[in-house]
Amino acid sequence: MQLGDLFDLSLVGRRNAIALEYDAPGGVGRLTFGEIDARANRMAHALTARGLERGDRLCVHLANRIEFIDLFLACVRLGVIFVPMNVLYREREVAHMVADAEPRFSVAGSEHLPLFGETAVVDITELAADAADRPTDRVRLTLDGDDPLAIVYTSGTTGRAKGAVLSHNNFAANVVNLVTCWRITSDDRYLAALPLFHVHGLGNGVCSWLVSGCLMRLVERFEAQRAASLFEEFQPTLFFGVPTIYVRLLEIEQDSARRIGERTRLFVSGSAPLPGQVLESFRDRFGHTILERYGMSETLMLIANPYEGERRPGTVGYPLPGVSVRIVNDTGSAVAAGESGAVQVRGPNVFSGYWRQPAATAAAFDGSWFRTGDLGERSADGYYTLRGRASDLIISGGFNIYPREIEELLLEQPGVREVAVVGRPDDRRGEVPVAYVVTDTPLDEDALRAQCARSLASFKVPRSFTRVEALPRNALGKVQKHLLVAPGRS
Ligand code: MLC
Repeated sequence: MQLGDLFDLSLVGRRNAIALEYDAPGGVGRLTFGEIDARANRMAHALTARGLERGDRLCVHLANRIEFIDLFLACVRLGVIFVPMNVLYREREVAHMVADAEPRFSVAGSEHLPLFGETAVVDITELAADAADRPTDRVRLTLDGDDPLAIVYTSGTTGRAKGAVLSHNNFAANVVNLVTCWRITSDDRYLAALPLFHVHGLGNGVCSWLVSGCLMRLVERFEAQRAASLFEEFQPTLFFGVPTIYVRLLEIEQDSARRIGERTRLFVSGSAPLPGQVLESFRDRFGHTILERYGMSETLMLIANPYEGERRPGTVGYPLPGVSVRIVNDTGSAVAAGESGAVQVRGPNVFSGYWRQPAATAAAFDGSWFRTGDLGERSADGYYTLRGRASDLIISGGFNIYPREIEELLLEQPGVREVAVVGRPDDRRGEVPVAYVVTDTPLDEDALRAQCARSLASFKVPRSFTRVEALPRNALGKVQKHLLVAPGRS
């Protein structure tokens, strides 16, 4: 069964059911599943008319809006490889992704077209207007489950972002697991506040909506000030968030929080570790134990606490159906329960490799096992606990930050001799990046900050720049970042 067929389940007997609610000028817009289907078909015709064919890439730089969904569904049907981009990305980041993915063209909002420089880019308003005049008949190609559906950029320990190639089967395996394990049905009301350009919002959120046929309320982004009224108005039964969002939800006043908790069936957290204390405070305030789960862009969802049964704080639960997990020591041998080691996984949801990066792909796998880069252990009764990362990845507000990318930019600046970027603990965002710099001249913090703000997404801009005489290094000359991490809060 193709992923498109799986999505069509939402149409069975539900063509006229409301599928989507979204912010429209002057109120809430509504579309039925039949209308979503028709829009996707029109968009598929519009893309075909512009020369897009199976296997071509389409880079999409859009905030949460209906056209994002139209484009995603059109790509699913055409076998076009969907390449979502973080809307916070600046020219430098966009240029790298476009050069690497080589899309036939990109699509962006009017205000973001300049980010694409000389490369081919289409204004979404223009494309949507074109699509509106196209026929609604189905374009249906017979695709292979192993056909790539998306290239999701996720950096590695080495410099610039790499594209994780995810297949139709990867997405299908993931969504079937979530819909089944989390009991998602057409009766659900899903509040979609996560960005659709990441696998959390897309592979989990949009896909679960389309397979279950539930009602999705799409908002452009999560805004803490608006959260209480949104929950009270829409009355979701289902919510997916990152820890930073749960920290912000704790600001909702007690009566409202209790009402929200009574109506919501399931709160899920992922993309970054959920502090035990946030889980406890949320339970006190909303009367719910958040279901924490673990996944990655390269693998979609891997391990989750149970829907029924004990959701154990501090753990990510046990492997989802079809997912195998092993913990290995430095010599690559599996360790016993209770012992820590590197987490490796395999399963139908795990990607095949990085786009046009055979060396990085080879390094990412140990035979058939994908090296997650996370450290963890399994308890005797099967619950997994993550114990940190082997790489120096920083996760801020659920967005991944690779220090190497920021370090490379800073090293290009005049007078900067050496630099190390590390994560500093932060109550709200989990971690924030801070920079330690060895300079030949007095440190011009403002200039460095301005350069970072011009070239990088805002969440990657270091919160502080500290001049140091030298970076701490071990005997082999490797920077010992753990000696730099300042315990302060921001
Ligand atoms: C944040 N900003 C956004 C934005 N999210 N801008 C546009 N669209 C979005 N979706 C910008 C703000 O404009 C602001 O910019 C800055 O980020 C901080 O915003 P904030 O509202 O002050 O921050 P905060 O209250 O901390 O909330 C941020 C957040 C956001 C939690 C809503 O970080 C977020 O949506 N995170 C989700 C990330 C995510 O989906 N990750 C999944 C990766 S997939 P400025 O310029 O003022 O600084 C993955 C796999 C897996 O990891 O397992 O899930």
